[in-house]
Amino acid sequence: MLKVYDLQGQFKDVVQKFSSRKTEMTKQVNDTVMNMIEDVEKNGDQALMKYCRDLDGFMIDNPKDLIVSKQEILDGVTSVGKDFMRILERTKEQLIAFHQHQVDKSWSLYKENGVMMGQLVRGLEKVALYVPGGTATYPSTVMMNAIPAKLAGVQNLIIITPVKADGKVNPSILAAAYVCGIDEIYKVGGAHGVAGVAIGTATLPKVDKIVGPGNIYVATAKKCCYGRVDIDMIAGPSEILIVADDKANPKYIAADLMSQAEHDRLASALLVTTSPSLVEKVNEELKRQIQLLPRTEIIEESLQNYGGAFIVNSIEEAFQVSNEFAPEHLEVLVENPMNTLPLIHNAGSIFLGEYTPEPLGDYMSGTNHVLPTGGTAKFYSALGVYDFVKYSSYSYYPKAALEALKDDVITFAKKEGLDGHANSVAVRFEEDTYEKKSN
Ligand code: HSO
Ligand code: ZN
Repeated sequence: MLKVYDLQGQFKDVVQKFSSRKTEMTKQVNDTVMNMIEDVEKNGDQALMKYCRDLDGFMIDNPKDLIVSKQEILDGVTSVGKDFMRILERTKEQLIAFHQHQVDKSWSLYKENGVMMGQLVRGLEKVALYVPGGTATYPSTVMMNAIPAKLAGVQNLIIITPVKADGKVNPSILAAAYVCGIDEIYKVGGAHGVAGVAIGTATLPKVDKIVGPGNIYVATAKKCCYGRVDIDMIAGPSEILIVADDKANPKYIAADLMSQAEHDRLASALLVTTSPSLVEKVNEELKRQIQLLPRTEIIEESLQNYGGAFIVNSIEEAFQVSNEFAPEHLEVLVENPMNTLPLIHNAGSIFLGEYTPEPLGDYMSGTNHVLPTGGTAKFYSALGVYDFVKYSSYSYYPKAALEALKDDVITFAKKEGLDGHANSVAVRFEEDTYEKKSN
């Protein structure tokens, strides 16, 4: 089932195909979204409720009903049951254990001449997490976004999520929100929901950043609101690339390839190996295991279009290939996988050895599953605490320290034709006539 590609022309074609697997933002979608944003800007809650009724069938006429009540959240907790709550709590601990190392500290430096400088790190004040409705609603994704935001010190973390006619939010989303300490949940999604929190209405707060996955309307709305608010990257279809040597277990490889292929018809699953016979064995395993999985059609389609295998001459060459793809998830199934880290330059998240399957990272290893896709791991990173903070620099100069730099700053300013800048420094060293005058 995995086609074997050569490393010349075909390799470039596959890399190209791999990085272009996204749904294009069309002009038509863009125009629709821009109109909705304008409407929300003009009509606030009334516009939000109109779109909830027209697009989602949620027949709301009082904006207060956009807010999920504390009782609804508690009902969600009861409904998922104690065992699942325990798993969510454990996931939270795992995520904290990893992400707490990303918490950046403010720092200051002192120079001998009395100068003090430094950098303050502050969490964003308000953040909205978009949670899609429908089947691809993952409580794990709520946690992957919320835990780093909390560790960053975000003071007000809210969820926006669309509901249908019954006005109900998926209980596992409510339970995950409860575990993460989300401050408020609003029953509004789509482009209108995004506009609502980017602009602020009587009911929705205006936030500083919007994160989380969504359909093309949501992604377009986030893009259009970028600048008013910050946004995270636009998530693309999942992908996995496995580097394996001849000793790797084909059963595990097949299972792991399909774990990502099952996400989406556009998902990509690739194998890069030194062993041609391994590819054959993986294909046999794919045939056997696919029969045991329910999402057969999706898996078949994504493997056919975006699956594939590459045979290389060495493990070093395997990582050259992998670095070119810059996959979201990279599994390393070779002897002594730890030793390969220096060879890896582009990958969202790396899974080392046969007992670190990718789905462990989707849920409970502690690493984040919000990752760069489509080759963007060449310049983007996994979601982390650093996505929810901002930095301010500060400086303090005593008189003598300014005096030592005075002439150079004045010359610099004049070079730029900015005499007002030069003057701002110069006046501080003139004889002070101000006090004399006021006497
Ligand atoms: N593998 C997905 C995340 C996910 N998997 C959520 C299961 N639930 C990100 O590429
Ligand atoms: Zn997954």
